[in-house]
Amino acid sequence: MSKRALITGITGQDGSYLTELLLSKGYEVFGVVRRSSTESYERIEHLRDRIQLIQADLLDQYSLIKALETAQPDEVYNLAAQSFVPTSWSQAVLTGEFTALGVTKVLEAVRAVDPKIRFYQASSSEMYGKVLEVPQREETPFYPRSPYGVAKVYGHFITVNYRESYNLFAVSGILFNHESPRRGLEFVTRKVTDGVAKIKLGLANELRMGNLDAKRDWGFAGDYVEAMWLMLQQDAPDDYVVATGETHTVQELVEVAFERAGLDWQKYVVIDPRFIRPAEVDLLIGDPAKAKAKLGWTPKTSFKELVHMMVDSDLARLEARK
Ligand code: NAP
Ligand code: G4F
Repeated sequence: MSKRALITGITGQDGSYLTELLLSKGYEVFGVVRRSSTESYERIEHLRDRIQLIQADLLDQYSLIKALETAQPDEVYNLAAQSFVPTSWSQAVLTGEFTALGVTKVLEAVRAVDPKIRFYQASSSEMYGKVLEVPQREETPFYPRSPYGVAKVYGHFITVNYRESYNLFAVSGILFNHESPRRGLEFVTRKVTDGVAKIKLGLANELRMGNLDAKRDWGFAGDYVEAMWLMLQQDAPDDYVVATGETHTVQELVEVAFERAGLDWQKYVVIDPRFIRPAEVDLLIGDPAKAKAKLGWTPKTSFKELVHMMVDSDLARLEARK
């Protein structure tokens, strides 16, 4: 009999790649979508006839219990969150409700419906914030630098706590930044690759940016969802860092992206103080040794391949629209 999975955040970047992976493995896939006056199912449009969508919201405990009762999943992947760091300052309370307390609501639904369900929590390298160790490992203490990071620390520890308190198969995947052509347009990688494509096609003449010195460990979302799945296939629940082990500055990202389109970045990039954050995470670099050793997981896509893939995709998309 095929396994059943329920994904919260199925309409997001990771939700779409995870759905493709699980369908390829023969899973029956259920997705939680929240009610909106206009549907935003762009990333899963090509999968719509192969999945079942259930309306629920992380803010609404009863709707989550009903969703789990309907789907009767073997595995729950909790990917839903307010995931954009700057918005976590302008909507700090909402971010806490979705990104922190929302995790408890999904865990409570698991307990209520079937404690044998395996649970994955989408934790984040943003929890390391003002980093206390380089590179960051599973044991590195957290020092979050944004309301989003603080909320994710809550989500991580409530997952660990429910595992220890109720013996749930609950895991926390500490994923470093991962990107793709499906990344939201406000995140730095996609903002840059979309901006480059617009400049190349004569649709824009500058790109306004914030801090070019920040360093991130960027990987490909398509590679990272495999690590999520692997975590739920182990004999025992545990927490894992998922990263490439390489770090690059935002400026390097800009250089590689403009170069791919044959443009000189210095002619177009303008520093705009509006994009500087109240508190910055200066350096992220993960140590994926445990994921490699225990899950047999390794990233397949290099930084350059990732940026090229995203520039090429944005050029093709905008050219088609022209
Ligand atoms: P994303 O593209 O922003 O997707 C977020 C998803 O959450 C969307 O499907 C959104 O639905 C849903 N959502 C938000 N609030 C909700 C609510 N109240 N009820 C139900 N659904 C709600 O994020 P992503 O990049 O795929 O990331 C997936 C998860 O991994 C997030 O938890 C994120 O914080 C975490 N994470 C991401 C990264 C990364 O680099 N991408 C790294 C570490 C951790 P709508 O379509 O309705 O808005
Ligand atoms: O792409 P970003 O907005 O991602 P950030 O803040 O690292 O968060 C992402 O990764 C986390 C994992 O560590 C996830 F948990 C989270 O959900 C999200 O997916 O910004 C990356 C860096 C920052 O240092 C920012 O200051 O890029 C810098 N940056 C410089 N100029 C900019 C810009 N970021 C954005 N979004 N826009 C700019 O114009």
